[in-house]
Amino acid sequence: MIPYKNALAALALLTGSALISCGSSKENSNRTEETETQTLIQAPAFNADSAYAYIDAQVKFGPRVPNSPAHKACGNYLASQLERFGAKVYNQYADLMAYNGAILKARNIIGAYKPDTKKRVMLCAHWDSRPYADQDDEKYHHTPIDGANDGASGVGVLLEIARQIQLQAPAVGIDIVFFDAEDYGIPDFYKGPYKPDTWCLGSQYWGRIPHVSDYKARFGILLDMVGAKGAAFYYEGFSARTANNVMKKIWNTAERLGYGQYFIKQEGGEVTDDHVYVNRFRGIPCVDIIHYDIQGNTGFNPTWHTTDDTIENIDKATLQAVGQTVMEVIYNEK
Ligand code: AHN
Ligand code: ZN
Repeated sequence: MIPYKNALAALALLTGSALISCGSSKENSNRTEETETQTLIQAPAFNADSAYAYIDAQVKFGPRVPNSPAHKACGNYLASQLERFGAKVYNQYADLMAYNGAILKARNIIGAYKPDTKKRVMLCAHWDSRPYADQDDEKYHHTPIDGANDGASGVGVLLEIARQIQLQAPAVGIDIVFFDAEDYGIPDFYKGPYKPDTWCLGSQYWGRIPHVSDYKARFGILLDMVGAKGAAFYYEGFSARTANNVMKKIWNTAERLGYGQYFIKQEGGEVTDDHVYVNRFRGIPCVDIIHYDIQGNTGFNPTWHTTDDTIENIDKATLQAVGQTVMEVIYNEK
């Protein structure tokens, strides 16, 4: 059975790509293109083995479901890794209410590089994992997922970028933000009343109360499900509307690096993800690099919110494509 909202998402994906094939885009400014081709800085080499090891380490704690011992232990691990890589670390603890009234002991973890620099870019991912495999067989609906791709992959890529920043800093300040409680959104099996904004609780909190008052950044990049073999990253709808220049810059950079098969220059559907709240509450344009599957019936990759979202399905080539692209973008900011 295809849940209604997922069917909608799939439809949006299909119509989105159909629209783009007959449309024309003249929004990309020549200036951005010229800047990119004239004074290119080559970023340090992203190490996908290292990113993979950070994903493996997270998964080995067990599902990082808020209020669980695994969640607590992994939070400590992530903060200590950022510390080890030379970032100034902020911990935001908050009690956040889930769709079902449960109080989630949440922790957003932020690692800041060059904290006093005004020119900043934020890189983010969610670090919690979903308490429900609600896209799996019914008997697994209440089984928490490993979230190797959905959660750990984005965090693993960002930890490797943190390690690289310590070795060689880009010109701008970077904030690496690990949002909590993204994936506790209302499940399809829930019989209670509909509630809005049940996903992305950690980023909603951070958006209202950032780790430093009046926090600003030029732009943000959100990584979500960036580790599957043969991943496809389309232009996500909300990013296309609110962060078009940055989005094009990322996809052009990927193409230049030879990762055009991952970063596909076609519209995908719109996803409610952490970038929406980064933009809504802080006015920071933020691009979601998220894996869509146009063939699949959920709109996302086949392991999404299933018990198959495991380390076996993480592919280093995808991590390399995403990590190197993001680094190339941030090392070219002046
Ligand atoms: C919704 O399903 C509404 N948003 C997807 C955001 C998400 C969940 N990303 C990873 N897991
Ligand atoms: Zn999820």
